[in-house]
Amino acid sequence: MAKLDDLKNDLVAGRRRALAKAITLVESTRPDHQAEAQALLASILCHTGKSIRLGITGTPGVGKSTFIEAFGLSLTAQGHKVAVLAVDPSSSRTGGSILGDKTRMELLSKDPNAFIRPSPSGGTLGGVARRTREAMLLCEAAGYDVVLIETVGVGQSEIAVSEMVDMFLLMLSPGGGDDLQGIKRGIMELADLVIINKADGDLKRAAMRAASDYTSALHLMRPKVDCWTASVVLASALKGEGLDVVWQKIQDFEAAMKDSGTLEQMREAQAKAWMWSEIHDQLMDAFQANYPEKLGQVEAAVGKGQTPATAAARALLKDFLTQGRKISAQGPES
Ligand SMILES: Nc1nc2c(ncn2[C@@H]2O[C@H](COP(=O)(O)OP(=O)(O)O)[C@@H](O)[C@H]2O)c(=O)[nH]1
Ligand SMILES: [Mg+2]
Repeated sequence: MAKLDDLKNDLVAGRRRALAKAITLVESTRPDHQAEAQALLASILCHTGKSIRLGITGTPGVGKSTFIEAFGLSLTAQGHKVAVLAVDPSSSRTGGSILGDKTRMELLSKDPNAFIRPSPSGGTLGGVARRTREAMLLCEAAGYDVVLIETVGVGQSEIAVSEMVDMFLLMLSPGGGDDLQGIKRGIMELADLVIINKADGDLKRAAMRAASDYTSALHLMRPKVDCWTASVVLASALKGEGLDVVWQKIQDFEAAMKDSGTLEQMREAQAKAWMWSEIHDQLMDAFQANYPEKLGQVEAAVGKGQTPATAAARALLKDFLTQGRKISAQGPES
């Protein structure tokens, strides 16, 4: 495994090519690559956890890419190393959410202290989220101290992202209430900070009104953690305004979370929850792969009311577990 050692050393030394290669390894579904990826992750774990992990969401067109470009550049100018990842289960091989907007992040993508990676493509949300979580750890091992994970404001991906980050930013545009922007109450509840973008020109007054509406809405919600109250800030990604206010809020959040011990507790809970979701996914994969035909037949019989659901589940599980015992008695894949 000398090659893997080289990769690890180059990664920890902060070489971007090594980081890109390591993420490709993590994203590969080949069993030998997966084994190498897991060995790599285990070896770099001691170098992880030192970044502030940020999630950002908002409907398409709200200005996420424009904001990340401006915000990322202002952070690298202050000496930070910024990694941008994405969770977008709808992205295809040809155009992930970030790749599609490469033009809007042209300067950041050329910045030696920034690293941008589009969403892993294909697969379930669970699979995309796992690979992004692992990519996040690799970025931390490579010395990135700010990790931003972007997701589009639709579906379940917000929840997946909020479960892997420290702080969740919700970006809204002026005008339009919750329903107009397709922002569900549930997503508001995930937010640690609401950014009203496009607070410039003709939209400035509408942005101020929206800020007071959302501030009232936030007051009605129960805080996610005791040590922090979500608030609303105005920004203009286009003009580069409000970026410093956002960064100050992030630093205040990080300090409050660290001082109260909440950050440590939250990361611990996230890691445990991740393990359980892995167990769940891997069991389901193994279970389904085990019965390519039979499962469909049993399911059909249950659907038609010919077999009780519980009895069918019990019989399948019993069979599956007995097989597992036989396999482990023989030794793995002998
Ligand atoms: N007026 C104004 N327009 C903005 C601002 N930020 C982004 N936009 C514009 O909104 C459109 C969508 O921006 P984009 O960053 O691609 O949004 P995304 O889909 O959320 O990534 C583009 O035409 C941007 O130029 C802003 O702060 N003010
Ligand atoms: Mg975008």
